[in-house]
Amino acid sequence: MAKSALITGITGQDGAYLAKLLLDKGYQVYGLVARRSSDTRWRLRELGIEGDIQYLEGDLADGSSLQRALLKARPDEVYNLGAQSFVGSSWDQPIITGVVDGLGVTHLLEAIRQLSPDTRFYQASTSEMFGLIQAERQDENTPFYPRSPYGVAKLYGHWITVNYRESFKLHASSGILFNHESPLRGIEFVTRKVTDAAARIKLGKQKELRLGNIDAKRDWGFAGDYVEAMWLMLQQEQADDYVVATGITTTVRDMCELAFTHVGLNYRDHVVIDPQFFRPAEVDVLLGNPDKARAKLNWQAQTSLAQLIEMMVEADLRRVGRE
Ligand code: NAP
Ligand code: F7E
Repeated sequence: MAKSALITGITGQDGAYLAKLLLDKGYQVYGLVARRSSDTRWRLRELGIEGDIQYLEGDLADGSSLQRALLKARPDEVYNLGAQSFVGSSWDQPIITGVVDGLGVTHLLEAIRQLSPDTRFYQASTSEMFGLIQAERQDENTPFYPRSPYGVAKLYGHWITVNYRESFKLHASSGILFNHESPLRGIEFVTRKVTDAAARIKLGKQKELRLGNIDAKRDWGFAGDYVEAMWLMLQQEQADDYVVATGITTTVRDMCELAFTHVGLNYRDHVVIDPQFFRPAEVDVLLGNPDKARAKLNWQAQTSLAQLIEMMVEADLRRVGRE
């Protein structure tokens, strides 16, 4: 019989790629969708899978809606990707970030524990938990030091996942994923902001690009590669925690150079530093060590940053050209 999966955050970047991966594997895919006043399914449309998903209304802040969704879907696997995921907004909305990204995980784990204890669970944890890094390359044993309300909330979500695994023997895994991007990335995140601007400037629709701390360094990979690691975690006999990263770190500045060079421009002629984009506390550098994922999941990143940025700029050139 076909397996079934429930994805929270199915309308987000990772939710869309994961839904496609699971549909391609023959899963029946259920998506939890929070009530919004306007359409949020553009990513699912871009991947051509909008009509292939069973949608269930629910919100991570409302435990009763999660219970109903679990009872309807009766899933073999739950992927908890729903979150207020933008670090910058977490200082403006710290409470909802905590309710959704932190306590929301407990709502979901409780529903699984009480209604469907054999369901396997994936928690979308993050390299932002390392924050003020305590080791040059961060792995599963590196101590955490989050630097934003987002990182703090996600750390709670991570530990409650570990705790429910240890307390109730749930098959609950936490993927500590480093930044991953794609043409479906939200426009507020720096890679997409840069690739969209490079396309607009090239096509004469924008003149400058205002950025914050371009000396920050990130370990950037391709979202399409990373959702495969999520699935692999839930196929293991034992639940566990894994760092998922490329093992290479690059400055925002060098990432800009890749994007602008691809369209024949010099980023120095267009980037303006704007203090409004600096954060109250910054994560200066992240660099993951994905050795455990390579050894135990046989997973490794397939896409270089240059290939990723090229893919994103090309997609944005097409989009801006159509406008
Ligand atoms: P994203 O594009 O921002 O998507 C977030 C999803 O969460 C959207 O579907 C959103 O729904 C949903 N959501 C927001 N609030 C919700 C609520 N109260 N109840 C239910 N759903 C809610 O994020 P992403 O990049 O795909 O990331 C997926 C997950 O991985 C997130 O948990 C993120 O924190 C985590 N993560 C991401 C990265 C990365 O680099 N991308 C790295 C590590 C961890 P709407 O569309 O309706 O707003
Ligand atoms: O910032 C700097 C900014 O917003 C990256 C989320 O998916 O990955 C993401 O969080 C860096 C930071 O991603 C601008 O200060 C400079 O140092 O693209 P970002 P993030 O904060 O790393 C982690 C792993 C997650 O879990 C999150 O959900 O770029 N930066 N200038 C800027 N950033 C933005 N957004 N905008 C700027 O203008």
